[in-house]
Amino acid sequence: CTRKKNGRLPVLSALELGGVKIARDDVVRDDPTNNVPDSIFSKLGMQLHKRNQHPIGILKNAIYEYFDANYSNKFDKFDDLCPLVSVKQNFDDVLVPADHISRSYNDTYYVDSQTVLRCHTSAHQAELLRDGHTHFLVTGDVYRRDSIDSTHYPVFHQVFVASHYLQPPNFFFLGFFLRFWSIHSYTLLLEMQMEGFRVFSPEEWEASGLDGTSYAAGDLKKCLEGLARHLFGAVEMRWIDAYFPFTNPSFELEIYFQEKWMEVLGCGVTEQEILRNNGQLDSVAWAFGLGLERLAMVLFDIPDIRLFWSNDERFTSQVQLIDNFTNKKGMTSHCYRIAYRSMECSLTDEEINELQRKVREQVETKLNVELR
Ligand code: FA5
Ligand code: MG
Repeated sequence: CTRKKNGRLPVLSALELGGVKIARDDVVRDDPTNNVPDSIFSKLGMQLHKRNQHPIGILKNAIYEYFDANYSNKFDKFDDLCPLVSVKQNFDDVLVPADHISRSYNDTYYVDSQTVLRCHTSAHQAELLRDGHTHFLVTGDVYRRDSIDSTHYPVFHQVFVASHYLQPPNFFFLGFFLRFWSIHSYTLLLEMQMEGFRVFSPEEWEASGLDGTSYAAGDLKKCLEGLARHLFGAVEMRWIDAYFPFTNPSFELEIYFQEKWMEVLGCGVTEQEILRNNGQLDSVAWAFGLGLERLAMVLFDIPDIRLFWSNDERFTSQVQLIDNFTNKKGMTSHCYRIAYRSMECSLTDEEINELQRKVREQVETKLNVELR
């Protein structure tokens, strides 16, 4: 895997990207600063997030759907940026202090003294900003030297989302005068929001009467609460104040799962210094970084994070479309094969019948189809 100047991977097959193995034998293993074990190398290029049948891929697609539907396809999507990044991209560009613990060999996988396996997808924020992107989603595998338990794994997947918008000129001074005649555009915006479209504009912001930071923080929470509703319907969640070097204020979102609160994402209002350093003057931005495994565990009731790496097809593709037929009247019929499996015990016929009954019931009511 040769990192290109813009950080984008050349189009490679998984095998070739796993071709980092080449480095493992000759280049990398001669470098005393390398601390990447073979077990981690072997995960490079697996790209679970690009497998549409895998729980990680299914969830990624559901998140993309939410952004496409609510923001009229405004967000650019990146899901094949190379996981090998420079120390500068991973840490300096997002203002992680020089002595921060996360930079240590104990916490991060170094390929050499200047190159790491990214520990978050935020590592791409600065370069994408410099390329002129203002709304984007970055999905990818990330790596941390964390010890393994049911909710931690040294390789996992993150979706990083950032939304930047221009400050209205002379916001504070003009605000007072503009408020009066922006009422009309505000009404228009409310109407558009009711139709499910979310539009950012200086007018909307102006009409809110808020300063940039508060406006962005409110908009961020609205976006994430909407995403949670899109994915879960109802779910118990709470906001926790947090600290990240790259956002202020910062928050974490926790979801109640298996009788505990589980942290699923970090977010906040982007530090102005990052925006200024990357050519975004006079703008305000929010960003979040979401752990796909943790959310997928809640969504699909997966009890242990290690299961995502299972090769068992009953896990990696639980639902398969095996027949697709359209009759003369134009009615399309689909036949699916579903693998039912419990992590704890062998299922009995009665248990499977009950599950099947529930699936049929949900499919009929939610998808508005006729069952055969
Ligand atoms: C970050 O990685 C920040 N870059 C997120 C962010 C982006 C904040 C933009 C503000 C603005 P954190 O280290 O908390 O934050 O990780 C984010 C999420 O990744 C966690 O909430 C969790 O869902 C997931 N995560 C972290 N470590 C692991 C792990 N070892 N295994 C599985 N998931 C993990
Ligand atoms: Mg965290």
